[in-house]
Amino acid sequence: MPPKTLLTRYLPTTRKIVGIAIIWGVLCALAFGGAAAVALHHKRADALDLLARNLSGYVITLFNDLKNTTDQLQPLAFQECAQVGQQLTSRAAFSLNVRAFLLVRDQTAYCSSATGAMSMHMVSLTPRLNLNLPLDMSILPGTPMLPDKPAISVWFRNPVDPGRGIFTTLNIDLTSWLLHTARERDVTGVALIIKDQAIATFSPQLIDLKNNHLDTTPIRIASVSGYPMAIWLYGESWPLEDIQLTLLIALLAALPGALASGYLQQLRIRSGKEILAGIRRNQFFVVYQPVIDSKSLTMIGVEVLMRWERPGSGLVPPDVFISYAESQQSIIPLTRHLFALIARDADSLKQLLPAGGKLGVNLAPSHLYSPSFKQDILHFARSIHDSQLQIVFEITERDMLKEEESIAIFQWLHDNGFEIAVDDFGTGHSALIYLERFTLDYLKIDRGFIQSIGLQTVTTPVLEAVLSLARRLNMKTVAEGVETPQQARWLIDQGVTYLQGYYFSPGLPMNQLREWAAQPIPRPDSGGN
Ligand code: G
Ligand code: G
Ligand code: MN
Repeated sequence: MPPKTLLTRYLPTTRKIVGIAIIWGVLCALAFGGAAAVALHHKRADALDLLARNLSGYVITLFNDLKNTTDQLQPLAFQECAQVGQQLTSRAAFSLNVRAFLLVRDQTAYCSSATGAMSMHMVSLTPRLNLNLPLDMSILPGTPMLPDKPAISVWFRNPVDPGRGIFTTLNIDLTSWLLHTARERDVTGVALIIKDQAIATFSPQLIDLKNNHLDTTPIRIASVSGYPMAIWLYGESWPLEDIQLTLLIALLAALPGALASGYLQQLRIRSGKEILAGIRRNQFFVVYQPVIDSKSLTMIGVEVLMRWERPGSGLVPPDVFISYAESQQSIIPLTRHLFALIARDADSLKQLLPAGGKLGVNLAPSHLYSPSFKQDILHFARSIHDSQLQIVFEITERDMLKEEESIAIFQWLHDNGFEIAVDDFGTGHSALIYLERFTLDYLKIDRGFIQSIGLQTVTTPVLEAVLSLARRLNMKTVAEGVETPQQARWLIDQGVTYLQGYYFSPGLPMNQLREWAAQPIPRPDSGGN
């Protein structure tokens, strides 16, 4: 009997199916989660691009409006403050965000919309502006009226006289800019960059970029064409909401993926594909274990044992794959295949065995009671007819429980010239009384009893009782699993008809059986114990 762990190696157990299903679940989760992540990321990238474009448009319009206003104010820079101060003040009052307009000539501001006539050199007012440019901008930490509130200063050079122009300071209302981003989740901040200075929603003070206080990895940069400035957007590159959605999709994909995998595996098992595929790929073969006559100590027959060499699993033991085939409903094609394999060796067997040599073939119970049984058996018998072998069907004691049906089948087998052996006798639950009712030819005594020979165990008297019962029922006996000369000797002395076991030989492929048969058969010392 293979240990349970071996069993799991050979065939998909529930555990293995669940394992594979889980792997499929994980694969589905990765595939769908991954696809969702890519899709969400693209969607967010598009949304951010749109946001950056909109914000650029908004800011450009803002400054274009300012430029229009200052264009209209440019002529005032040719006049004295006393004449135009009033006009300048009212224009500032009606321009949103404007703190002050200043008229400039010869590098000197001479008139302010806020404070009237003045005389201040531009360098002391705003050192970073280049008055030689038609337009320049910089950020001021504050203005005389609002010293703590940063402002944008803009220089518009007069198009007619480069020595004159309009200088203006603006409130920076980044919060209202941020409102633009409200539609987009997880945009957390906006920074306005002019040259090497910045102001940002997340810092009350002006940021000097030379000291590098600003995170230089914004998620988007909105350029403001025509103006020497840029807007940086900050935020989560992976918003929590997207992560949650991705995980949800992954989970939703995992479940049907795992279920489908489990279902398909179940389907595959039920459809018996493994066994049928094994037959198609010629993975099954047979070995023959010699059966020895205990009087003459010669080989009088063989038992056919099937083997399955499955790539990846190695040799699958027959008690594993037989019950597997039964559960897959593929025992009948498997048994037919077995019959075909035996028929191929029939000629060789004929040469190795005496006339009427016994060919023991194990039958699976589910085949025994199937409608095609008789036809299959007759076909098999015809295929080896020329070998003149006596076919002995081995049926385990456990499988004789359908009493009425069994009697009819056994009768039919006898009528057609087959013999019947009770396999693994002593391990089933059938009462000994059955043996009287069935007419059977051989009792194959389970190797468990044989192993107790010579050891002082309770099974030895049982073995003696079984042997005397078989004698009384006129049945021949076969001792299975004979491993030592002592066991063989004892069994011979007890009058067991045939012996089988590793002491003589294990099951052998045909070519090895031929070699084995050329050697003398080991003789247990007479009288030894
Ligand atoms: O060596 P061995 O592991 O072959 O046998 C294990 C069990 O498998 C035994 O009970 C044997 O009867 C059974 N067995 C071996 N070959 C066959 C077969 O061809 N058909 C059936 N039904 N049982 C088999
Ligand atoms: O149940 P069945 O009688 O068909 O059993 C045959 C099984 O017994 C095969 O698995 C075969 O390999 C195994 N077998 C044959 N001879 C011996 C033996 O001497 N000792 C043991 N332990 N197993 C044996
Ligand atoms: Mn057997």
